[in-house]
Amino acid sequence: MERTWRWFGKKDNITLDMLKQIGVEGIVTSLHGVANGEIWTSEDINDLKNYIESYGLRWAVVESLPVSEAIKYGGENRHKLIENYKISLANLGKAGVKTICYNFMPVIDWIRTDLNKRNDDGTYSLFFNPIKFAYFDCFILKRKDAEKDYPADIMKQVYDLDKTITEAEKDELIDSIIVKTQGFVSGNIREGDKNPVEIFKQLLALYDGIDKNQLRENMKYFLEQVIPVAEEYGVNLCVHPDDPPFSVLGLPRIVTSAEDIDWFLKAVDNPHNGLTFCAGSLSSGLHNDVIDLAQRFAKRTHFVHLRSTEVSADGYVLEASHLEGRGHVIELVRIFERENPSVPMRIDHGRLMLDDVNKTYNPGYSFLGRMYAFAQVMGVVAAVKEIDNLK
Ligand code: DNO
Repeated sequence: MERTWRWFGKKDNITLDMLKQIGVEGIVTSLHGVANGEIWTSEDINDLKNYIESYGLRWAVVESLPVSEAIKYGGENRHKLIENYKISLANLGKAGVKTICYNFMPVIDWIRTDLNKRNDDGTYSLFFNPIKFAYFDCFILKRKDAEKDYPADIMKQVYDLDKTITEAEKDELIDSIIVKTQGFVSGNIREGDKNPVEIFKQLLALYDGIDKNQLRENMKYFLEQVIPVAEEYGVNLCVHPDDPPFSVLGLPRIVTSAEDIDWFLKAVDNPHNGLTFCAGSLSSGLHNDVIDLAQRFAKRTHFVHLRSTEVSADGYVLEASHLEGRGHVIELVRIFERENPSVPMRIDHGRLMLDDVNKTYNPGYSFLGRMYAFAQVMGVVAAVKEIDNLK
């Protein structure tokens, strides 16, 4: 697998010099300054590409070329937005940037309720607490009939939480779920936006009446338009699974399981239509067996995110050590090294540890925590290649 690293552009306080020192080969990044839905020009693409190459690295993957909400809910301006998407894809292909990650999650990308959950060893992890999430839905968003989506035992704990939660804790919850984790990935809500909850509710309303089948139709329509362009320019598109992999806030989610993956791969059955195999997202659904998924879909995987989770029976999800938990990273390395050895791979998320706590990073994207996991996984890769005689 190609050793890649997610880097947030020239403003990232983790520099390309630092990445070079730790053995990174490929960069995963986006044109973070271009608004969602706008065309990525050849000039901007080549400018960033040349900058990356001046450090002896290559721009391996775009994460993400975002899919605008109107494409997902099938709004009137989707045609224009899809045309723009095609031009961006063609421009990337012409520049030689050939792997493009995106997602098809309505309104909200990955969901975490706690960005700094302290572990016993003093490090911090990202965390999903289903009670806090249901609280956000029922008491902060006040979504109509939201209570009906949760079992009685969860709702009981939600009512209990309502008796003790402080205003500061509510603000922190809002910040974690819809501001800090979203701004840098989709641009839907950004830090500093006034009244993020209102903005969020307006976005949710765009999906009134959109069920799973309709969302699938809209994804198929999108793929039918863009995959021929990807094919023409030799670009591989790879959708990121939904995180967590189930419906939330009354919104459908359609990249959650083997059946879903099978569906979209067949919807437009072309090798340029592929998957980002995110072991963390997929393993956070108890219905998923990541080893089985990797065996089935390794050949249609264009990008790998290595991370692991621990999930309790009642739905709490902790981002685990990269070598433990349901992500089965060691076995995944073995499968991908055998089935798809040149696929770009990045460490997904890292703990906050040591001097990380004194720095400012996007949630999950610390330096020392990720570097630690990167070193662990590189050791696994070397061992697997040696043992399986894959060199
Ligand atoms: C979170 C990320 C996701 C991912 C997008 C891809 O850490 O894995 O936000 O980048 O879903 O479009």
